[in-house]
Amino acid sequence: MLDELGDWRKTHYTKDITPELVDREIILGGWVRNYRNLGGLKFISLQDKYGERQITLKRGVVSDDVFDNTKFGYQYCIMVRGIVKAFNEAPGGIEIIPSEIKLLNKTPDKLPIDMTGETVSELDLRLNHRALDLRSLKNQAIVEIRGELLRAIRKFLFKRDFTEITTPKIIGSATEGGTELFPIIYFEKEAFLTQSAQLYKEQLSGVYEKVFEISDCFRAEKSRTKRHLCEIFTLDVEMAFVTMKDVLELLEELVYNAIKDIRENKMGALKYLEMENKTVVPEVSFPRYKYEEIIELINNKNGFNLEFGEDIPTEAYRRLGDELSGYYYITHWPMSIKPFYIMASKNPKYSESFDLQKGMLELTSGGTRVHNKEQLMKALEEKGLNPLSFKSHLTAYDYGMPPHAGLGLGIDRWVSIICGLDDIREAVMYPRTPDRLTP
Ligand code: AMO
Repeated sequence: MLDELGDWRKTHYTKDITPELVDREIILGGWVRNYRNLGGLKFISLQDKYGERQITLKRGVVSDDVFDNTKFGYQYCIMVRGIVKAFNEAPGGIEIIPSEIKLLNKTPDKLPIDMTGETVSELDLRLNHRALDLRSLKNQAIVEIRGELLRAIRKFLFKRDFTEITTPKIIGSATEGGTELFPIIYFEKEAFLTQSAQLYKEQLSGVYEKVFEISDCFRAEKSRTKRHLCEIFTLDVEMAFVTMKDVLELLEELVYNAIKDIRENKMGALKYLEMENKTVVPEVSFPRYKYEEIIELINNKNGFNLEFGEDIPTEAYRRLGDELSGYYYITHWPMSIKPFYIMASKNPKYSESFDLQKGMLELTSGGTRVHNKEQLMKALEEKGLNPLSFKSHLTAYDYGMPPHAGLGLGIDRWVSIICGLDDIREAVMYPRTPDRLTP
């Protein structure tokens, strides 16, 4: 028999049950993470969105009714009314002695994944049961850090006069040059899911000067790696009246401040993930290497002979990872492998572009943009794109487009770095990959 919620309301979350509340009556609600029946003694570990507390039932101390009726399975949904007691041997030095317990919902006898924290179920299995899996303490820590990261980014940018923008995710033509687009049916027309806020953020830098967006974009890449998703969450930043140099400075300050905030506000979560000594506030400024210098570093290693104009393969980054394990910039990429909106350097073989790396992982790319319309049309043609398909974007360049520069940062990749996750899918609540569209 299940109980009704009735007029019971939670008075606290587990995190709020502090020693000041000893001898006070409280109501907690959540799920049974662990349940032990030792005969005359029963323990429930009740977890909610913030953590867990021990509920202790001792025959003779709690009513016979409560004692006898408490027969719980893993992840049963319950509410507990009880008195807070100090007890050194309980986790956190506190236990709850219940006067009443409501059983609100049950689970099957055997859960599809381990929820006690004793073993780790395989990731695909966990993802299949994600709503359950997300209740694990590890996932709670990841999601807390992800939330703090987003808060820290916003805090940092708002302090510096940025305007938060929201741009369409359904678009009529490509933003990054035709490839990797998901087509959709938009009434009678074909449309696409956006790959990035690139063109809109550039247009809006001509309005609000300093803009940022944090949102989804979609990449139809059939990359089955631990670093790629088909739906990604990115931070897009664009600034008017600056060049790449200013963006490099802004980004390293952003990284510095975000990690500082995470350490200040989410040390518990970092510790849970055993990252407290690894995710440390980085020194600024970050080392800066030109693309050609990196190529040379790589080619000095056995087995590599990269030529100018080649993208840098993951394996090469992996080898560099031994020397370059922190945050570092790679600037002045060959113009030939950069998108049309990137400004060429004085020597047009190079471009005013950069990547921010963390070890072997590319976290950000960005650069100075072309703001002159004729130059932009020429760049489109040189990349084999038809300026007519970009007609509406190009009109923005008729009305005094300022010089501008910006960046795009992969939030999911950053979360995996900060949390020490081996697979990017762990950084996302409901990941999308070539093989996964549900849940
Ligand atoms: P780019 O395509 O390099 O640049 O994307 C920016 C950042 O987004 C992340 N990222 C991904 N993460 C997971 N899975 C993927 N499939 C994936 N693709 C990209 C990376 C990457 O550095 N418009 C430009 C940015 C700019 O110039 O402002 C752009 O989209 O961390």
